[in-house]
Amino acid sequence: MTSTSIVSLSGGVGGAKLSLGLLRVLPPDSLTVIVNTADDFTHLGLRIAPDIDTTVYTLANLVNPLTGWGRRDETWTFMAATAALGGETWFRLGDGDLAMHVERTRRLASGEPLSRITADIAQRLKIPANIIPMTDDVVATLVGTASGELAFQDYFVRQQCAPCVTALRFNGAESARAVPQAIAALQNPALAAVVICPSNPYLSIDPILAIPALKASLRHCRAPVVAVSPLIGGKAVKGPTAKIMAELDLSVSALEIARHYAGVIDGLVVDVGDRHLAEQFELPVLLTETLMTSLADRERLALEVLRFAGTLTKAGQQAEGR
Ligand code: FO1
Repeated sequence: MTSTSIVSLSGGVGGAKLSLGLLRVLPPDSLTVIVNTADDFTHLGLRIAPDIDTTVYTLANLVNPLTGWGRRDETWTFMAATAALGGETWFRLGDGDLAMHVERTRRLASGEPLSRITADIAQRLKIPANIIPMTDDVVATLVGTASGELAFQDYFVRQQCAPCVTALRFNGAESARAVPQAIAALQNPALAAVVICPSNPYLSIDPILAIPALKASLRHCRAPVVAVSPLIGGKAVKGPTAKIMAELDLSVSALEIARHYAGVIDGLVVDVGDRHLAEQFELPVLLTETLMTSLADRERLALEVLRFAGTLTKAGQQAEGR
């Protein structure tokens, strides 16, 4: 165990950006990223774990900077050949990326858990952080719409988040076991902060919180838990966060993000674009620029989040004498 340990909870693109910032400002091997796996699915016979791969590629500096997912300098021969045969091309798998899915599928079929495969791949790609799937069990996000439930990637990629969301459900989460290393990271006496990345709270962070053992460990961990609001000026930077909030009849506001995470977080990082709300929060708030365009932005935000966490008292800590 290192002297200071930080845990981040993350979905895909936005979360991986802040995790990279944290990785770069922390000593090696002090960051543990617990990643959503409820977006995972089986496609063309391959087991795809998009948020794990986005995290791995981002932290290994291999990610495609234009999309935020997949590999940089990718080639698309497999997709072109699949199209020519009349196969499915709505979910784009690049040639280099394909190796990840083939290798993961092979190892899963031989009985290895996703967590061990992910840890091994991270080590081979020389990532000085622990990347841990939220569970080795199968959990799947189902998106409720007026015309029935959709599988997550059908909603997100094939239909480009166009259907109106009426409900979200994380099939299998109730009985899913957390990966023991994730629980150990949250119980580590050297844990200094837990950072909930600015991933979509409803699609990417809620599946993690839906795993009973993870939610309980988060509630009881000795370190402050800080979330970064994914909204800037009441709008989502990328992706359907604001659209989903509106569809679920929630106010599209950082105040709603604070309400959503109530009971889990001890502080919230809010963009300066939402400073007019500052007086209304009922928990400590750090106002800063949260847009992460450059690497320098990610590092600065990571440092500010860690400093902010250092100023927070864990709710109930004094009363319980911890
Ligand atoms: N997102 C897309 O919008 N279109 C794609 O074709 C696509 C392919 C893809 C392949 C591998 C992978 O790891 C991720 C991929 N993503 C794609 C991203 C991904 O499915 C979503 O961003 C996440 O599930 C949401 O976090």
